[in-house]
Amino acid sequence: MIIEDFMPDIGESSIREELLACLRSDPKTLPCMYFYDSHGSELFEEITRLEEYYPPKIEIPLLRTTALKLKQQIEDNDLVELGSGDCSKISVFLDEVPKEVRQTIVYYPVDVCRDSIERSACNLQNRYPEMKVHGITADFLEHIEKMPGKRKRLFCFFGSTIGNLTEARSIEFMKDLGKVMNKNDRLILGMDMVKDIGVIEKAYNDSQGITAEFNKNILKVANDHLKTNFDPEEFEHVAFFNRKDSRIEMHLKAKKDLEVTSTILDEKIIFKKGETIHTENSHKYTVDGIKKMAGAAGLSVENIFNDDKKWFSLVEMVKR
Ligand code: AVJ
Repeated sequence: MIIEDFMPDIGESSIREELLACLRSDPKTLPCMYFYDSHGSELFEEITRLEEYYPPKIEIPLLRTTALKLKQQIEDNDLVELGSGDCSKISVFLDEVPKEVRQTIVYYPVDVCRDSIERSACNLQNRYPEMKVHGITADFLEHIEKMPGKRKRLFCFFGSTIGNLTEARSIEFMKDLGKVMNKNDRLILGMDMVKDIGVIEKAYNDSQGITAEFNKNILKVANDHLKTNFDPEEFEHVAFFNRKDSRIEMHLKAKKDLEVTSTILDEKIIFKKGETIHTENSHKYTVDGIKKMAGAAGLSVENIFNDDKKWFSLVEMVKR
């Protein structure tokens, strides 16, 4: 097993700059990647186990049935998983692939998080000793040219993580990936589909309030970096479906006029009662919309693998 590190050490000062710029902007925002400190990652795990949070409940069986359809095609492939996290999704997929095929695969998990690459690459190697594993730490959104693999490649980006990107940004990402893809390479994107809006909104407003806690946790992460005194209890979790942009938006809404101060900053962060911080977008897609995005990025949709209800899609794309 090999691990390669392409992550530059981003200093604490540039993190502060980024967070502060987001909190100075109008409307205020915070980047959703900052949800995932260790407590935030635990809360997200908890979300995935909630009854109301449907995406993993559909994507995981779909990964299984799709693997059964693709298992012969992935012989001698380099399997590159973007945002591999704990590698649990690819394990579901690989379990359905015959050992003789796995023997011919090189699996490249790519993630920004060093710890998760080290831990999960190791686990995966133990689970599939016959398969070569080559972990990469890289920010694939910024450095797509770092993508590994020399043979026929299958790029995977599961979990509807692409849903966090605006449409323009996701087309840009697909374009960049298209530039490094060869004629025989394929991309499989996990995408959450538009469905009954009540169902979508419940998934982000669960009855146990775990999603609310997850949303508010970003304020603690901001406190850690900026030495601010955000009190998460002074904010309300708000999540709704924005039809125009076809996305769930999560916000944190100030319950009263607030002044947030920091022990290391000269300025205060001022909130009027009802003012919000926009913390996340989670786009939901239509087949038409997906085809348009692919087209705009120079890719074409080869296959869409669905569950019965068409709530979630694994979309296979090639270079046009
Ligand atoms: C990890 C980005 C797919 O958008 O559904 C879950 C994150 N936010 N509940 C999503 C999330 C609130 C999740 N993704």
